[in-house]
Amino acid sequence: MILKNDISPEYIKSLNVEQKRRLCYEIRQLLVKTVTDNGGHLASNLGTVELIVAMHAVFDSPQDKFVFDVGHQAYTHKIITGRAAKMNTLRKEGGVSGFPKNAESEHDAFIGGHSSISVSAALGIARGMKLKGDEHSVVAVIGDGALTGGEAYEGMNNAGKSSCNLIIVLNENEMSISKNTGALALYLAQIRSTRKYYSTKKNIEKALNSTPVIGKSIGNVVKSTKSLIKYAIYQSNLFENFGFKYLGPIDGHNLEELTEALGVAKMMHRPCLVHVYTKKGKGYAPAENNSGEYHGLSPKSSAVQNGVTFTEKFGQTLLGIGKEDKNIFAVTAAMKYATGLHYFAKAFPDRFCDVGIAEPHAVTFCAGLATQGFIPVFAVYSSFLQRCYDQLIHDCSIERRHIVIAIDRAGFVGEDGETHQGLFDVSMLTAVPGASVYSPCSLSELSACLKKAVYLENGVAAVRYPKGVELSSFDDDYADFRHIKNGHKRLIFTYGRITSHAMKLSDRADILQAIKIFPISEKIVEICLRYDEIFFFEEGIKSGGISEKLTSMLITAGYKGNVTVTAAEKIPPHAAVSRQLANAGLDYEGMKAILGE
Ligand SMILES: Cc1ncc(C[n+]2csc(CCOP(=O)(O)OP(=O)(O)O)c2C)c(N)n1
Repeated sequence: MILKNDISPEYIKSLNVEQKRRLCYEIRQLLVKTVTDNGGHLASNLGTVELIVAMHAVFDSPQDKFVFDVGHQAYTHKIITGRAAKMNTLRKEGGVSGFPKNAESEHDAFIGGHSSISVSAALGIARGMKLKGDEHSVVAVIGDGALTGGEAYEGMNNAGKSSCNLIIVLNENEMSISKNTGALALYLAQIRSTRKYYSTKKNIEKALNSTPVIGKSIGNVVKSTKSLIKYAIYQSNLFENFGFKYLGPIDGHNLEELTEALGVAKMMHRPCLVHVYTKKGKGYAPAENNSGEYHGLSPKSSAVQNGVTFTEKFGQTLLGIGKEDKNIFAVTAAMKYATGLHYFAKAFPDRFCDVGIAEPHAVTFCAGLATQGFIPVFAVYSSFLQRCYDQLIHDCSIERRHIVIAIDRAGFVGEDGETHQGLFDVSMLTAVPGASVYSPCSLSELSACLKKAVYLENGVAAVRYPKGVELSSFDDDYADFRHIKNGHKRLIFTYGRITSHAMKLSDRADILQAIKIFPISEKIVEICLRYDEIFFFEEGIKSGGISEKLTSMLITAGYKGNVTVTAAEKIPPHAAVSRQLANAGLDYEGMKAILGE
């Protein structure tokens, strides 16, 4: 075995090419085993094994800094930087995180989780290092999917003209989670199809000699290398125009070519873009053949979660609404399957758009559609909606555009950890003038809420629902709240998924479940005023949440009783959802303990 538990960047540097190839094979085996058992991102990690091995062969982490965009492809980096023995704890409570995390390792130069931030982060790091006289390199690895996000261009616009030791590795595999869409995908394909390999020394020398300071001496180094890397250096390509030296396209599974190209980029001491071409899922046939399905896997242990998911129910309900109403337009930001919009997309391709990983654009695009009498429905994970705050306020709220936001993964999300927690949507949206928010607990409530958001609201209307399946369902006429009265003097107020836990405590307290959670209705305030003591349970961040808002309304109305608020007060790391709920006091046992006898 070349792969050892104490594998390190120094060890990588000691290996010859054959040994490195063998190492890549062994790393792939570890990746398949780990992700099959623990869940996580498989196809993206299988695609970047050689790239990351080559990066560690050429650069010296942690002095040289690696920033992984999204960070879902960095498992090999974790294996090489002291975490090989702990990979069996990946994504488990207390174990290795599925994303780069500076608190976990000094080799994780910057947090990962959300897309398209790597160029900006890497530029900031590089500028800072330069000011301090640190000559090390900063390498950002960004996929062609993440490159559909606008912030990547904001970063490049500023990076190209800087004279920092900044290398962007563009990992092109033609895929986001599903097939990449839009003009950029076509553009990258065009670069590849028209590529000319300039394998002569002359071209490399020409490129290197044009770099300042040490260009000529590097030319000599490269001249002496046996296999000259094949560079196509296009003076007119987009990246050159942004001010980067462009190297590529390079076979991202060829260790020698990768090592050489990265070595050249390192020596250039200026912003460079190394364009590598990889196969998502490489080396594991099921993932190669269906990289979409193998993008993210659930842990083995969660296979017992049978039943229809909220995502599925949303997708089917919207399909039904779309059949009846030609004004419905569905939008996703590169998450067609993950949000359940594939049904709608297939049935009504003209009224569907995948905008790429571009959530802020999606919201403004929806606002534009709304001006034309359409009812846009943007399906998005709660944590990714965070980057759309200005669009919600400026583009939607001020002129009261009616757009519906289907917020999936609201609440605790489990193994993806901090970066993906859906804890802020309620605090965010309830500060947006004119917004309304629904938070169903069951699948049937979800359908009812979606229809209300589409047809009864005007302005930003959100329906938020959790990951996974419903815990319980209730028969109802789908009012905006449900009040379980057993004559207690104390009341539990809650909403969303955790209502299922609260309902089991109806022998200890009356229960008030809000379904339309915002604006908070006067009826809800009136009911609360009748109780001596109110226990709020909220699966969302405490600050600015419904509990705080309702408490403030109660105080204004003269409430003199006791109030106890239990909600998320920090962003919890990776663990099972059940553990995250328990740790926050939001599962049955936790609620029972807080209520006391
Ligand atoms: C802001 C944001 N939106 C959506 C996602 C969900 N997501 C995770 S990976 C991914 C696709 C990334 O594609 P690419 O950068 O090409 O990497 P690949 O998986 O192909 O290696 C998406 C959409 C995210 N992480 N961040």
